[in-house]
Amino acid sequence: MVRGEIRREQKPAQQDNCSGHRRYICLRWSWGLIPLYISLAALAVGWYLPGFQFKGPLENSLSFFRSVDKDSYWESHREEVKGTFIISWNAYAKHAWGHDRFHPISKTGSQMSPDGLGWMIVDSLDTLMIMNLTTELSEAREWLQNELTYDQDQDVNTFEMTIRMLGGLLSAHYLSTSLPGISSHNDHIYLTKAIDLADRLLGAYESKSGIPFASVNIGTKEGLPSHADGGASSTAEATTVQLEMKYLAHLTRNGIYWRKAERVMEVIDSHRMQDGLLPIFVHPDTGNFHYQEIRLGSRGDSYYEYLIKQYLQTSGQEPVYREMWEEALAGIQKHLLAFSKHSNLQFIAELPRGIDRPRSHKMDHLVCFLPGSIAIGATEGRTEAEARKLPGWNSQKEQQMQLARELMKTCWAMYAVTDSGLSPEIAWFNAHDDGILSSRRPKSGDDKASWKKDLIIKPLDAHNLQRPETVESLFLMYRVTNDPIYRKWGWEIFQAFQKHTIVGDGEGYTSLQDVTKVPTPQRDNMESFWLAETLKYLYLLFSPKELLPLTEVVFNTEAHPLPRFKQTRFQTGWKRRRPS
Ligand code: DMJ
Repeated sequence: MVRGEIRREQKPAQQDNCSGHRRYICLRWSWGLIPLYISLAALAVGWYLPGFQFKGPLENSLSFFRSVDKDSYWESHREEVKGTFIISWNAYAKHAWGHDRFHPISKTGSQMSPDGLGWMIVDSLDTLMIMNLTTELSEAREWLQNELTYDQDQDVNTFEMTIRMLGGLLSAHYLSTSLPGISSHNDHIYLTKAIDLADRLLGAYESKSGIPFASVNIGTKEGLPSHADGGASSTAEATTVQLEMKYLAHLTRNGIYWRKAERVMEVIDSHRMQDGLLPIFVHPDTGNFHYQEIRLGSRGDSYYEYLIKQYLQTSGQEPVYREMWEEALAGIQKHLLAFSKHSNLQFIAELPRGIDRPRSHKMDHLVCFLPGSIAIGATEGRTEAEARKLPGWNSQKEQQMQLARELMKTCWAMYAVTDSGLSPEIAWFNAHDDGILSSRRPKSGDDKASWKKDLIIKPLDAHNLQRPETVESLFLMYRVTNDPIYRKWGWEIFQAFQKHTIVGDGEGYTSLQDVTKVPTPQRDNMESFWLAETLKYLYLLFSPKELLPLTEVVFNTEAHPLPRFKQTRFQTGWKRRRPS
């Protein structure tokens, strides 16, 4: 299916003479340029060798080529990603249209509520827009208008409904009013639905402390404590609703959404936890943390992600979030950063019993959001080269970028070591635990054999749910560093997804049971974030930078792009307590 491009600015037509800003592609033979030709040949060979990495003395001469715009080279790659999205979407549309879950092997759908919540369709709206799939988009919009109602007596997870449904609707509203080819200023359907849903979710915030209950009934608007963990909410869930609620407040000028979201952050920060690291449960009655376990994987992850993203959303006008992010990032490096034994891979360990107690050398794939978040934190969405020229650039930011690169490599290693080329849900590391600071450690190596000695995959952790975190970070790292290695790794991951997650008859893609085996045993489920996040980030990784520039948008944790505010309409409204 060939459809037009969506870009903020159209690329200038390729010039066929050797003048103007594209003269670098018009190299003519000259004996004086022989070293350049050799480098070019090395680049061409290296580009196609699996595992090739630019390094050593060649690095400098090759850096010239890194700056060359290669979007035309990647055009066919992104079309392949789009093709995979279309196959996945068509399979869903044919066998499970309107259902919340899709099982691509049995070709059935199932619901999360009797009337459905729009799980697949709403989560995919903005990907349809970004890929310019206009026919599919009109069908989705029609379903939304005629079939979707949130007036249902149904308990839902507060966080999931916020990041996927509210985030999906708000992003669709934003893109439908700003993307050339898609924009239609009179279409308020997405915003109308978003307001209706948010007003139903508000009941979740009616706890004694202001920390949202884990669930809410969208019919009665009553908040409901979790059935497990003594009624505590997950920390990440309570603190990953802010971008969505604040954008809605900004759009509607209704401060209620802003205040509810900010109150959560105020309660959380009032504890001034040591080095900015939080236990993974918080109670809605008391606002106190439960248990001591600290991790950046499940139940902890997006608290840290939304600190820096809340700062970026208001374009730096709320410095409290920059402060909280820097404090937490320093805490992560002090207490959680660990090194593998054979290859010095840097990874983020867990603290099952809290700070200063033994670490667990386990890292969820979910943690792979971190390198991308560090990169956009250090540069505020600019390229590294641009950011380095600014007065605020310093050695700390330089070191953060180095950390982002190392963690990115570890996430890539989690894919590269398996026979399928896909990451397990959880990896365990053979690791040092001597607390040596990262600055004193040598850089990690690139030898896959040593990686294999360091990475352990347990049978119960070997599944793959088509998760996005690594390709999300690859996209952000590529935008920030311009280093084509991230596109290359992304392409290898995409090919592994294509090969092993496609179902037997070619009609759809599915989750996997065990990435260590080939042929790779499959599960019968396609997650909505395959469409909303994984394929969107891969598509953007191979797209020109002008499509959704990071200086203009911030992605919510479900990959829904929202605008960064040029001027804020509301303020944080609270101040940090002094640490005790
Ligand atoms: C998504 O729903 C979001 O990215 C969330 O933050 C974490 N889990 C899934 C994807 O893995």
